[in-house]
Amino acid sequence: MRWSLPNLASRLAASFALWSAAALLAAPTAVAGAANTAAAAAAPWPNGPFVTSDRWMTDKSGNIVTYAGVNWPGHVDVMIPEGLQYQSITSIVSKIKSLGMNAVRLTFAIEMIDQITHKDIPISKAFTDALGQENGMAVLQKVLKNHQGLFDENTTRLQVFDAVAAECAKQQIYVHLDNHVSKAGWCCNPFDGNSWFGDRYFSVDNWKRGVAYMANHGKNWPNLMSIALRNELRGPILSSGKPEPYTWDTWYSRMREGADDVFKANPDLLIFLSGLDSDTNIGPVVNQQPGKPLAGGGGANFSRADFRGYGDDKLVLELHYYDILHGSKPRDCDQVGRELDNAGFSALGNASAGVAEATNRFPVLLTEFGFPQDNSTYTQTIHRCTEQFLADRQAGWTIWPLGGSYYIREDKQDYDEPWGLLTHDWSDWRSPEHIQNGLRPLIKASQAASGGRAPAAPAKDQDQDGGDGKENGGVQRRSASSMGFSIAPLGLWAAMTYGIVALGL
Ligand SMILES: *[C@@H]1O[C@H](CO)[C@@H](O)[C@H](O)[C@H]1NC(C)=O
Ligand SMILES: *[C@@H]1O[C@H](CO)[C@@H](O)[C@H](O)[C@H]1NC(C)=O
Ligand SMILES: *[C@@H]1O[C@H](CO)[C@@H](O)[C@H](O)[C@H]1NC(C)=O
Ligand SMILES: CC(=O)N[C@H]1CO[C@H](CO)[C@@H](O)[C@@H]1O
Repeated sequence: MRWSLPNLASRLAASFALWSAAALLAAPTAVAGAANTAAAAAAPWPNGPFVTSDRWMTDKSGNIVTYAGVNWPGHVDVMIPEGLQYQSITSIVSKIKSLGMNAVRLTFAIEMIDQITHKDIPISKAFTDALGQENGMAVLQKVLKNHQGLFDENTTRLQVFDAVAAECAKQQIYVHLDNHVSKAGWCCNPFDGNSWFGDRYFSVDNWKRGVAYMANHGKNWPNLMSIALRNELRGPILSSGKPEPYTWDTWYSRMREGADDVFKANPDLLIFLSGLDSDTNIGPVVNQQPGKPLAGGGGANFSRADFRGYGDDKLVLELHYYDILHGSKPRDCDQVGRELDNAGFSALGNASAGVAEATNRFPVLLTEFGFPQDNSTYTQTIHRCTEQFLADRQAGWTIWPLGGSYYIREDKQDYDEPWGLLTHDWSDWRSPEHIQNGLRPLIKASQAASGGRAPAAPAKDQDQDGGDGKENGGVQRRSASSMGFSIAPLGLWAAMTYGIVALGL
């Protein structure tokens, strides 16, 4: 994460006066999942396997499920979910639950599976290998003390992942697995050898084995609903490996292979596809014309039929959005909305003005976004508008990251994480104000969609007034019609205002 040069500025649309007015005035529609809440409550949790229906993820009964959750890294050098020297798994999961979150994006490194397949190691060795004998033993003792009766020195890393998943299940939190890197460590710069298929550490075979292994292993986790094939694919720079061409063609063939292997290993899981440029762009898939090659991509033609047995109802898209290296910060929520829609959120429908209507609809989740958890950064335009966007579109999300520290990151032990929702010792929220004024309202908005009924069939060629969305039940969305009546009386005003601003620039 946090290492891309997305050329977001180039995606700006030229004119958006009417949309500005609409977005200003169309207050987020009150959302209601009332219709099927009772049915959802009665169904056994988690009521999987999950499938997709048009732009929604749904449970087995067709009730919408929107992830509102957080990233819990387990892919950094030690390859053990972070924070356990400070708090028990139970208390960490309780913190997540206390916000009303319903999902954890649990990251892992392929290196862990490589070791399991050759010679697995216990957590005692994992800690001493990464932190040195003395520090490793000290941290291990703290972890064991926090997990008496659960772990001992011979516990394996995967057993720690099992314990995290089990506690999440106990507290009714879904687990979404994410293959974050091949070689364990902080991610993701373009020099790190983890960037792209064939990069120094990114063996395609090991990757496929790794994601399939975790998909299969996750059959033991009743709450594992989904898995992401690979985090933040990016063009490798100065690779000492043999990277394959950095193209959508490579992306398409490799992602299909990975997805096939995951499906074979565990046909229940939703499979998340991430885009290029550090997962800031999956537009070519979203905007692909039937029977035509992926835009900007050579010869591959995206087709659900190529994902045999699961292409119709198991594929989900994910994107990331950060302001680091963003250049000029977005001016307003319209710009944030357009950037996210151009990146691929248009697959949800309801794309911003000036953004092409998607030809392929998918659920799209923002699986990473984040910023320093002080008491003011969350109010900055880009962050406030990102959270508003997720609420308005009822898109799923997992914020980066949960913890306030890492066992080790970039060679520094007990690394402090100012972006962590939790304090350094994982005991409390770093930014009570962001929690209160940003996250809690967002979680509430996301959860309001859950339990509603997803439309039965893909809503292609919707009529202009969006009537379709209202009728098929449960979930009321910010629809064309709610925009429509806002635009009418104020369009002229907005056009004038915008015109004046534009002239002034
Ligand atoms: C861990 O394994 C070693 C070697 O098998 C054994 O001697 C030791 O007693 C085990 N420790 C625990 C706590 O079971
Ligand atoms: C993709 O579609 C085009 C037609 O637009 C066709 O000429 C081409 O052969 C297709 N490519 C593949 C790999 O199927
Ligand atoms: C944020 O404000 C709270 C009080 O509301 C304070 O306790 C906390 O230290 C502040 N956090 C930061 C990072 O400034
Ligand atoms: C403007 C727009 O595309 N509105 C759509 C928003 O989504 C609902 C439900 O998917 C549609 O019915 C609207 O037409």
